Amino acid sequence: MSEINKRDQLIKQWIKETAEMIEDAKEESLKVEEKSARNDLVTNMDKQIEEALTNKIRSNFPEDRICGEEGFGDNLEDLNGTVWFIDPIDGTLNFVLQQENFAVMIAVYEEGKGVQGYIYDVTSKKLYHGIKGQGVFCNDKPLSAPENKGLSEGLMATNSQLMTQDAFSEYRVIAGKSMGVRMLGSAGLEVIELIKGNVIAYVATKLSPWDIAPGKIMLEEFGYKISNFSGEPVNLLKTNQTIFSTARAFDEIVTNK
Ligand code: 2AM
Ligand code: CA
Repeated sequence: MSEINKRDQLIKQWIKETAEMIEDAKEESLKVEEKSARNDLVTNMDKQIEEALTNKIRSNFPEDRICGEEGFGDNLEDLNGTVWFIDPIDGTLNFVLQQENFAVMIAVYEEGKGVQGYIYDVTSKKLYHGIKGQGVFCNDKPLSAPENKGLSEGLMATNSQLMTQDAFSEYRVIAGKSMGVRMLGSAGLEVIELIKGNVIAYVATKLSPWDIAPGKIMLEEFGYKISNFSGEPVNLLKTNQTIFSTARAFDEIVTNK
């Protein structure tokens, strides 16, 4: 079995176990702590899931390194070798306030290049995954790439900061050229909206490597463009102001702003 297939089978098994862990914890009360701000939260579940996933990765792939949100991974200064990106709960604020609209995300990169990405929409029990060169799947069913629509032909997704802070007003003008704005509060779920063709772009003012890594693999497989706000490649060692877009809308967002 190839290394990619071995990882694919294990990741799917681990995501299933993670979903059971979340389900089992529903009856218990969540322990919520603030991180950098009152709206930047972490729960005992974020930590428990990341710890469980990092333990599984380390015991199966001891040579590999891990970039995770909650600190159980390694401190990376480069992307050499095989690197795993983990976001145990993407959309923690939704998880705490809504108990829905959050995702579990895992991606594997080799020498800085995306190999396989996984986004599990916990509420709808749908696992989206993509393997470079093999396509994008929902619960293992192959999907086809959405139409390459321009900005004026579809909806644009954003994050709260972009909508509320004056520093990003130019993007509000761009959003005004689309057919409308949508906002889910989970980078992973926004990527799923792009995969489905429900939105034509997702523009977010601040995303971490684990927010970007799995979606980048799937969306590039479908011909989408991913860059920072200057139109340059994203850097998976730091946070990025990020644009995910159809190829046609990308030129309108990056070039014409
Ligand atoms: P999280 O829930 O894993 O933190 C919400 O707009 C999206 O942005 C979510 O995917 C959220 O991921 C991410 N996010 C929230 N606050 C962030 C921050 N301070 N830096 C980077 N990403 C953030
Ligand atoms: Ca998270």
